[in-house]
Amino acid sequence: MSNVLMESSGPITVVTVDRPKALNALNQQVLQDLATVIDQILVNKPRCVILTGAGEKAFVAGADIASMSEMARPQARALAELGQGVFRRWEQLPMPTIAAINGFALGGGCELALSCDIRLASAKARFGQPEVGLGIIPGFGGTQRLARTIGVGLAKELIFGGQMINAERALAIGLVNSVYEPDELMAAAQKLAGKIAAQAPIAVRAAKEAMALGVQTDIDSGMTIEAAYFATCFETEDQREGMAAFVEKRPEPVVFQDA
Ligand code: CO8
Repeated sequence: MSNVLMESSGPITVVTVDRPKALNALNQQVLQDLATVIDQILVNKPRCVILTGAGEKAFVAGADIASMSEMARPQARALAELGQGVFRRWEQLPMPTIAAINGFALGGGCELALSCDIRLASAKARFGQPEVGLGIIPGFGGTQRLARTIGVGLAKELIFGGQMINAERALAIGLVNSVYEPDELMAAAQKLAGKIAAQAPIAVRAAKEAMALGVQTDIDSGMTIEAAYFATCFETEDQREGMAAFVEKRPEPVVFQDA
């Protein structure tokens, strides 16, 4: 892989989109590299994944405009479906994913961040869906995930206007969870990933799946989904150990075994 780096340390994997000369813009190769990374993550099964962009300036500045500029309708559709497919697989990874947004997250970059479970931003980060200014619309899930994340009204304002917003505004509208000084962002992402990695992994996975299914359905079906996942936790060693440790007032934290 030439455009995406993957580095694992214990239970945490850091994935870096690494094409800084084009502000980490997503061309076909980057998308294919991301697909390869997803395959490897599914084999390695880290407990948490952090996604970031190489360099000081950008998380991902969008889909590669130069390589889209001459496309006709069939190629555009194929590219949209390729990106959507990769982002959907990323979103459906069984472990939590944290986007550490270190700079521009525009167009496909904002859409990639939206495919992560948790978004943390540098104070320098800038967000936007500028596609309508290029004569296109978001094509890697932006028209769908942005509205689901920040609400339809705010998503329409951003997608119809194409304007960039800063990290403070992104925090205010719930596009990101927290904002950090640029040199503190990765440490904050690592700290959160470490906290997640120390929890019972099957339970974390079940919570992610229950939420993913639940947000797409009505509240009563959601409760049924939750009850089913809740019950499956009682077939795990982690549940027995976790609860026994509490009942026995053990002083040391439980080391969960993914069992
Ligand atoms: N694609 C290709 N190259 C890019 C991109 C991009 N999205 N963004 C930046 N670059 C390149 C620049 O061309 C430049 O290259 P070079 O040095 O060779 O001239 C280099 O990165 C540095 O960029 P700038 O000189 O422009 O840096 P500035 O600091 O002046 O500006 C900006 C930074 C504001 C981020 C600016 O680069 C910019 O506006 N970039 C484009 C942002 C954008 O419009 N993104 C949305 C793209 S469309 C999209 O993502 C649609 C997704 C769905 C696709 C569906 C498929 C069909």
